[in-house]
Amino acid sequence: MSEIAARFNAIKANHGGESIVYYGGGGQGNHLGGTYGDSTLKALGVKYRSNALAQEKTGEFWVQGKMLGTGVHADFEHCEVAVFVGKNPWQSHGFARARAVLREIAKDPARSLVIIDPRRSETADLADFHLQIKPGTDAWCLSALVAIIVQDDLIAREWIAEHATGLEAVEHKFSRIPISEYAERCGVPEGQLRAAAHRIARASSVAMMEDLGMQMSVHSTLGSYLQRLVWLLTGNFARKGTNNALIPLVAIDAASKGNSLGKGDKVEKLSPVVGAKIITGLVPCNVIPEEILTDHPKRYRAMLVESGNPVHSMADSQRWRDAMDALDLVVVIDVAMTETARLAHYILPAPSQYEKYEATYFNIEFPNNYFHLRRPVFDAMPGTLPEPEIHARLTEALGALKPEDIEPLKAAAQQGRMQFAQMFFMAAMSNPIIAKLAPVVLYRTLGPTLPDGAAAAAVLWGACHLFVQGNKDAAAAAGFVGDSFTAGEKLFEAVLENGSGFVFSSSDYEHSWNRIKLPDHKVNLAIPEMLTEMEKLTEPLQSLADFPYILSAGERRTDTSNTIIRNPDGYKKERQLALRMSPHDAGALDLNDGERAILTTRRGSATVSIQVSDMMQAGHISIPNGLGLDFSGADGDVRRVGVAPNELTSLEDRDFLAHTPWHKYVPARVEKIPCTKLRSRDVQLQYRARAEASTLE
Ligand SMILES: Nc1nc2c(c(=O)[nH]1)N[C@H]1C(S)=C(S)[C@@H](COP(=O)(O)OP(=O)(O)OC[C@H]3O[C@@H](n4cnc5c(=O)[nH]c(N)nc54)[C@H](O)[C@@H]3O)O[C@H]1N2
Ligand SMILES: Nc1nc2c(c(=O)[nH]1)N[C@H]1C(S)=C(S)[C@@H](COP(=O)(O)OP(=O)(O)OC[C@H]3O[C@@H](n4cnc5c(=O)[nH]c(N)nc54)[C@H](O)[C@@H]3O)O[C@H]1N2
Ligand SMILES: [Mo]
Repeated sequence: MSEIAARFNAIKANHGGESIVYYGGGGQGNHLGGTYGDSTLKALGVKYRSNALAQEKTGEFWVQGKMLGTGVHADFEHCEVAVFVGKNPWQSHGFARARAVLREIAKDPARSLVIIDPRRSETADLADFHLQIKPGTDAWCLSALVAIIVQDDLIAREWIAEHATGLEAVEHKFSRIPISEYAERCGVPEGQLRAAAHRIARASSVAMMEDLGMQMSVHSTLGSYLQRLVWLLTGNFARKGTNNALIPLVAIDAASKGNSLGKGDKVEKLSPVVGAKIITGLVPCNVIPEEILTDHPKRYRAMLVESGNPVHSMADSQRWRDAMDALDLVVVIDVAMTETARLAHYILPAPSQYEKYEATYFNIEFPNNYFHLRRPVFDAMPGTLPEPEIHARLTEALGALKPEDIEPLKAAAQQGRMQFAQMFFMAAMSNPIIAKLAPVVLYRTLGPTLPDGAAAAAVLWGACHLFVQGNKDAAAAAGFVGDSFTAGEKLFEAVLENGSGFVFSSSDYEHSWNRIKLPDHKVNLAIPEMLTEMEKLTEPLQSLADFPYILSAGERRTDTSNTIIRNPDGYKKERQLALRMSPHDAGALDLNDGERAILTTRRGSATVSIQVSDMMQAGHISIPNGLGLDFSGADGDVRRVGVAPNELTSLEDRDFLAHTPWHKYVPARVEKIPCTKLRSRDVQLQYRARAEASTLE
């Protein structure tokens, strides 16, 4: 800790805290630890942060901010019509009881399921309307749906007159869209588009959600805008079965900005080297290597990585490795020896999510929202430290937090929480360090007094008090009543006591309007940047002669789990790792099911095994996400199965506004391995070299 602190302090002294970049803070189920990371960042004066949200959701966040100013929960459980754009919830979930809810909708003749996906996914298989677009053409499909709603006058006019602004600009734009031409561009029969648009407009309630299939393609941010127009023009907000403004305990976007416990430092608007837009406090992942591999004076010189594996997960692993090599200091906090950790100067090992207190901030239910502080079920491995302890020790080693700062608070915590609260607010007034480093201050002072070793929950004490102050009614409706201190304490007690989770917020549908943070609580339909961006739809999509297929690099399948499950023993069957290809394309290339082939993109090449699948349309191929991981077994051998998708992707292919990658639109080619020629030693060596470069099996 002292070595790491000394090296960070030296970099800070020479180049400022802005030369240190923080990546990560939480994965799929672990967000509690990252809350404490905030203290280390404040101690170091870090200004630039990023995490995986900045390669998928930042375009959506930006649009959401312009149209609503709030996150929404799509109520699939109660909707009449469910619409999914580039999302396969059968595998990826994303809402409660996903498979059960999908089956319920599919079985009920009064309800409909609409899926926009080039692939006949497991979810599309259940759909009433599968709009099987050509890959990358969501913007045409969604524009056509909006244009049908406008041109056939299916707009919820009264509702919009009362609740929305900007209709005129939208009508003006979409009344001119040539629907037949757009239908052709996306490859969906016009009649089917019209039927789907009318079904949506006629429904008493529509819930709609987008995900990676569109967000990681060529019209990511534009698609997020068009998607919202579909349900907003038809009045599907703030009612049961529609889309409603959720109330989080700790907002994931606020946590990303470092202000989960109140106001954070001023957030930068542009990244220092590339000048890329910073959305919800996050530098776009695709520009980070460019921000490092330069002699620009403001380049990042050091990186702290926590619960993230950017070398494997972000676009262009090759450039990420180069970037890591160029840094003066890389420190990784993780539970596994990851591809990123292998390149670090220091690794701080943490206990797994079963071995410590943990929580997720993906709490997106409505009208009742749930929180769950998970308890450890196994002892931690020797030599590990939970993240709150790591960050407390780091801030202390950095010299930012001194014992005398927290002595009075420690004493007050022994007397009771009322005394502690009073002392905390007094201390915060007199000593700026207390508010600045609040998470580790709470951990070191309140933490040790919490029952059952729940010190890691200390930061949630602050979160609970802020929540009841900001959301009195929603907290009271969930049973947290009394003056603000009492209600906050009750909520915190509930966090500690309910080992299986509990409702912390209860709201009604109408309340969604209050959460719209725009003038008069009205929805905004017109975003000028997006209406301008629509001009690009007159141009065709890029197609490259040498790369006739569009590769979806990273599909969620039954066995994939981002990079969380490393042990290759889980993948018994080759099919789980395979490249999926349509029978038509396999026939044209003379490839059989199970045969090996070479997959090549502009960035790299890999040996794949082929799965001939009628899920795929001609011209579209896909490989699973999260494979090609290095696993060190007990024998010390490193094993790897499957293709690491980001050896094949590039940094430059990214959204014009949010800079999110085009992982679902990677031009590629597939070549049969010429078996007869393999007998020639040269060719054999050549293929072996290529295969080893990409997949070590
Ligand atoms: N089992 C499992 N579940 C997970 C995860 C996991 O690793 N494993 N990861 C989690 C994470 S981090 C996320 S972000 C979510 C992601 O969840 P999803 O977005 O549902 O996952 P994907 O399979 O990557 O992509 C969804 C669909 O996009 C389609 N698609 C490909 N190209 C296009 C296109 O051009 N347009 C459209 N409309 N669709 C296209 C694919 O065919 C696929 O069916 O899943 C979460 N859930
Ligand atoms: N080509 C391509 N690339 C993709 C995708 C794709 O579809 N295609 N999907 C993208 C998406 S949507 C996402 S969200 C990212 C995810 O990519 P990452 O942000 O890298 O996240 P994960 O793979 O979920 O795992 C993060 C790390 O957390 C570690 N970890 C697990 N539990 C703990 C813990 O308790 N403490 C600590 N300190 N560490 C822990 C794991 O070992 C792992 O190294 O990948 C992206 N990459
Ligand atoms: Mo994700």
